[in-house]
Amino acid sequence: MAPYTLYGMGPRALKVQLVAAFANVEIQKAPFTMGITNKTPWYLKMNPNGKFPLLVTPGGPIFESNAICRFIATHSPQPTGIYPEPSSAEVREQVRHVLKLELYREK
Ligand SMILES: N[C@@H](CCC(=O)N[C@@H](CS)C(=O)NCC(=O)O)C(=O)O
Repeated sequence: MAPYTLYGMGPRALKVQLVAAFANVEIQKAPFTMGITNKTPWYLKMNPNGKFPLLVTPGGPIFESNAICRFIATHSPQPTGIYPEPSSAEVREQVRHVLKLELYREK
């Protein structure tokens, strides 16, 4: 059984699934009903803003899709190239910019 469980649907959850597939990290997709699952007390304990996606890991829950993607990429069994290394301050700024403005845009 995969150690990571993903809650959510839509473009941000899809982005997480794409990164996981690319990074060869197995994630399990949990049953999810928008507006119901993400408003249960159990879910709100893990993500108080009630938004999705949410990744549950053995170390605890992670929310914010870009943070989840970074977590998955850094837990890949092989280098993915998704995030450059070694990481200088300039490269980190570049990655932040791409994540914020290019990888996913609010329409
Ligand atoms: N910055 C967050 C945004 C999360 C977000 O707004 N998710 C939407 C779905 S894509 C959501 O949870 N909507 C339901 C709600 O606000 O109750 C992320 O990237 O994960």
